[in-house]
Amino acid sequence: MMFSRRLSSKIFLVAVVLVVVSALTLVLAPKAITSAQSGDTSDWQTIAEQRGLTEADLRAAVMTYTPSGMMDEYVMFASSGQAGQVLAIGLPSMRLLRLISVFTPESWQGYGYGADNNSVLKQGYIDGQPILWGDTHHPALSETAGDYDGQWLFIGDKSSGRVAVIDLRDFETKQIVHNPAFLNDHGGTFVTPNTEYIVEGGQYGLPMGGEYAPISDYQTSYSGMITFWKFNRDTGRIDMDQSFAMQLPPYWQDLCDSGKSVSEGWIFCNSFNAEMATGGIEEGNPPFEAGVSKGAVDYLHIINIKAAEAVFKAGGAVDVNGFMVIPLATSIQNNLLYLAPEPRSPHGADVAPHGDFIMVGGKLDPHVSVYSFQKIQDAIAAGTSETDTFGVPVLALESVLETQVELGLGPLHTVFDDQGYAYTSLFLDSAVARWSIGAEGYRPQDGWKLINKTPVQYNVGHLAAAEGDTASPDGRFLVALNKWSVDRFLSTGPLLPQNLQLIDISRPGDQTQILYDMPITGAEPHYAQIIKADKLHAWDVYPEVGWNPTTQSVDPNAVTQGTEGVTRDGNNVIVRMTVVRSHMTPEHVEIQKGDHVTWTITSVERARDATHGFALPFYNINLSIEPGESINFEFDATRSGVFSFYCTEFCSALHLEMMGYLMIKPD
Ligand code: RUQ
Ligand code: CUA
Repeated sequence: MMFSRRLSSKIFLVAVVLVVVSALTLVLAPKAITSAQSGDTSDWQTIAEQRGLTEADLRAAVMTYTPSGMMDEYVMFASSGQAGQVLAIGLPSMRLLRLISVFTPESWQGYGYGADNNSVLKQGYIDGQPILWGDTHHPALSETAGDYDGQWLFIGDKSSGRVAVIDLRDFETKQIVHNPAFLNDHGGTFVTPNTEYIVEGGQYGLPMGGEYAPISDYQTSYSGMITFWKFNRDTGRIDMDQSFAMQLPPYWQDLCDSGKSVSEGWIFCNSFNAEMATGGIEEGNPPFEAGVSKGAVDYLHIINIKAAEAVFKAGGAVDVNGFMVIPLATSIQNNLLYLAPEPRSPHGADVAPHGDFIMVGGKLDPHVSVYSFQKIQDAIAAGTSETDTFGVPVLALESVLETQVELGLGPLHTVFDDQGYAYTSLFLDSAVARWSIGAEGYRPQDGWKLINKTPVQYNVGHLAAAEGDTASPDGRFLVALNKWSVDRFLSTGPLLPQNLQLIDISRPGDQTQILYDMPITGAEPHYAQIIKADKLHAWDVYPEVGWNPTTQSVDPNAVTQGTEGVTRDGNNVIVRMTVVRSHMTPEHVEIQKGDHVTWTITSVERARDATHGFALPFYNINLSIEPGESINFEFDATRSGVFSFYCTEFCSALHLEMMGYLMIKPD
């Protein structure tokens, strides 16, 4: 806080100076023009003038320019869509800091190219089927008391319904889990306020357990699903045995959020396709996009997770493919699930910072609908006789709705700041709506109303605000994650990057300003969370020499200097190697075709950033060995020949000499 306040006052000072100087520039315009004409590019006014920069541009520059060596104040963790990764981006500079491989092999980090981390990718295989990519959507930072704690990051794979755990001490993926009862997700990941559970909502209705059922039996044989993954902070892993799921009606559950403060213990998911349309345009049925939006309402799902946990612990779940699932009928009997009508084609369900309101957008409705948690509780207590087709109680809309605010076309997702404003992305308008939350604790003085719209380029999906999903958002910065960039950047052919736009939301009223456009290549970041940088405590180097990042402990196999070498037991060859600038020991590895090779490499480096690589041609092995790290890999020597292995990181003046020969004799 101190740091940020100091920095913002600095920024303010510089901004004041800039404004004064620019005013002077206007007064002394002839002089400035003269210097521009004389081509004097030594002063910044001339440069600004020559580049056609406005005063607002200069303000944006001052707010984002980060000279070499100055650190960013925030880190944004953004999904990378169908690239199956996570991006770490510094704010306000919008500099890309790190790519974290999650579901997709990535050679720079040696992820999936031979090292122990192959075993993490393998956890994500389904029934032995290798799945070597993912469609990452919604990253979630771990929370303590509703505030990001900077320890863990979770992210879901929409395509195959998997969830990954990333350790923020080394920014690496440690675990991938899959609920064998279901095969896709979307409404997740997000965490309960103390990260007891990582919640993964499903998306498209499916027969449970990956079974076959004809689509004509959709209403009887297909389900929705939400999975509650129990997280164990001590082990840093999801505990499969303590995790469970709930069967839901076969509506398409969409985006979910966790209750906090007053609503802690509850989960809210919007859904669409209450029509239970099954498509089949080729058979003369309405196409999905029409069938799914035919009805006037969809359903907000209101789930009592505390009660669901009690039912699971009391044995109320059934085994589906080895995973415990609470059947829909059990949920109804035990009052675990309620529905409330939503305007047509809703999208997003975002809980306000105090946990008292749930904001739901509507792709085809210009309003955001605000549900009151208190009213939901009152309506549940009062009871309802209305149910959906499956017998799930439906609360009357007027009994739970606080208000609806008209924002514009295509409202999707809502995030929050520290001034009592909410921000909703308007997909069709290509704008961000700032609106006031007209309730106690927010901006009662302004009422519920639209304040302004900031045009964005173009077709915004999610928004991310600084500490925006916590119980106490920071405000200041908002990022619009735009799906299209069209004309914002130089052309790269028909495939264009997405555009992340940084927006200044520090000033009240209609003073919002786009500060920076960041092209993102490598697939579409769907969602992001932004954490104060000083909450992250990443390691500079691995804590001890011989560290295995997969187990986060010293590897008993780690090699110490002086014990390197090649040993043989029948056809099994063991290679024990150390690396340190600027050599690999041993440099000669001589084996026989047909050998099975188990190779351990330990970096004995302790200097920060002294990373070595290990590339072994033909055998598809590439490793990144960070200071202190120890890596094991295995392969069968199926081809004889001489293979020059070498370090892939330019680590020292004698980096090119950091190599050796693997000599495989023919049999
Ligand atoms: S959803 S653009 Cu995959 Cu997060 Cu709304
Ligand atoms: Cu080690 Cu290059």
